[in-house]
Amino acid sequence: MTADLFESVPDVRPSREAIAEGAVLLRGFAGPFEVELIADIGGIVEQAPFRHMVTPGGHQMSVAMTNCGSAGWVTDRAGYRYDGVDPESRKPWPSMRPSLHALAAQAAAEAGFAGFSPDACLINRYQPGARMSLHQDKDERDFGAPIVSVSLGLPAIFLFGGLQRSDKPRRFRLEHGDVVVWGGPARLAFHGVAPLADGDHAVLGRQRINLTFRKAR
Ligand code: MD3
Ligand code: FE
Repeated sequence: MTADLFESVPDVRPSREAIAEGAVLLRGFAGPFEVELIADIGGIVEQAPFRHMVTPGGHQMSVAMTNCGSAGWVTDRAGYRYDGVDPESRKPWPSMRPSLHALAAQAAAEAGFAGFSPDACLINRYQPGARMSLHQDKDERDFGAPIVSVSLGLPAIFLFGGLQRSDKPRRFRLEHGDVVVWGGPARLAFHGVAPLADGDHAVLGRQRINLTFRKAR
């Protein structure tokens, strides 16, 4: 009965696509979590506002960031690292909401990584023009755990390269509700985000929010 109701509405069921060994794209997977997710992000941002951090090289990032969970990713002139405390408020980061943890764990399980229990959730805000240059995520202790990313708001062109910076990246358009699980051989792939095109998203307006769930410690 439920299946029939879904089938009468095109394109609303999550799909599952292997985009590389260890990388699984779950289009629309965050759909059922949308309302709670956006409310949770609002509460986190009240306690720990978005801010533009500075790289060790002294460049201010175009992406604004905040965190929730027991470990938050930070960067400043001293380097990239995880810290339990928000350097702006000197208070612990807001806790990881159960609905956020559940979304990440369920997506990981769907991609073959049962038992994923993230302690860090980095929340990235892209306004038009913001971008993230090619990099690897290697500030975490255990590369055996996957990373789960959730895209909300305006669509972005995601660049997915290989294990060498010089490998030509493939491009994927990530839209509101899409979830990607990056594990196994994809865990250390170079990746980035092309400059965000302007637009007006029905729910989030002129921005893209990306959540990345990680096991940092
Ligand atoms: C592929 N964020 O915060 S999420 C980051 O859309 C970051 O905000 C991007 O890269 C964003 O570090 C991309 C997708 C992602 C995250 C981690 C990965 C892709 C990945 C790790 C390995 C390979
Ligand atoms: Fe990254």
